[in-house]
Amino acid sequence: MEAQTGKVKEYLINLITEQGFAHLSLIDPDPLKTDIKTLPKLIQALDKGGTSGILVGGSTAFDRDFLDAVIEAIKTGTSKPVILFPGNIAGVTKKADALFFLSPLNSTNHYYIVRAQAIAAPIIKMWGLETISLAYLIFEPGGTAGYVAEVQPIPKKKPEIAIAFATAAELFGFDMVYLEAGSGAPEPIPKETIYAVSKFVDIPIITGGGIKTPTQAAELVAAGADIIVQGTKYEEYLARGDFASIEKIMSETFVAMKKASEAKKK
Ligand code: 1GP
Repeated sequence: MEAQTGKVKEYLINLITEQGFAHLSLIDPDPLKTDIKTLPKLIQALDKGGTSGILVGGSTAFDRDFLDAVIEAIKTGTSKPVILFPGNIAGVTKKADALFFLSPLNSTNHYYIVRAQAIAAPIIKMWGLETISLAYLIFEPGGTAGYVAEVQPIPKKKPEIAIAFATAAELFGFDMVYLEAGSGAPEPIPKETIYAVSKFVDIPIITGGGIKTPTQAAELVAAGADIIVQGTKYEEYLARGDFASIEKIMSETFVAMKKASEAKKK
């Protein structure tokens, strides 16, 4: 069978190597909360502000037609990659550029760890959709993702547990590891925990959940995060149709992350 080209993975790795970090903006394709009409402008603002690509995924409501329409709307606002970040089988479509083929390793339910993926895998391979394997580690309080995937959340201030799971991910051969605080979490995962994991683990580290300010994003990059994910931050501005502020904040976040990564090289 034809080999996957891995263009999106290569794009992200190049950004991490050359720019020092990447940033992904998360869109929840939930028809109950996402307005498709405002998406192109939101995406344009994030693109101009410097985000590296768009993640599309959520843990709750799914409508495949709506998911496809969300991806089409995103693609009118950016030429950067659109990567699926599915919470279940219904979050998979061939319209995206790549798929985080993820497993929440600290789930207590093997349906979420491997069975859902097994059901989807043959069709994903037949489509030729690029996959980036991702160990998805959900920290306390866990949020909706943690509840739905039935995880035993990793304590935020127990770096040794985070290191153990992230190292297991690396030894299993996952492309990347995602340290997730949960969408809308009051605080991101502590930078000390990110630092401890990054010192031990060699695969790229993604982190997200509760990252609200440019300073928080920069501190996580300084601590060793390779990819920063933000979603909730822009919702209040989106509700007001304030796309100028979205671009401004994204751009400030980009500049802060860039400075942090440059300071790290010295
Ligand atoms: C959720 O980590 C992401 O998977 C984004 O979290 O919505 O809190 O930015 P926020």
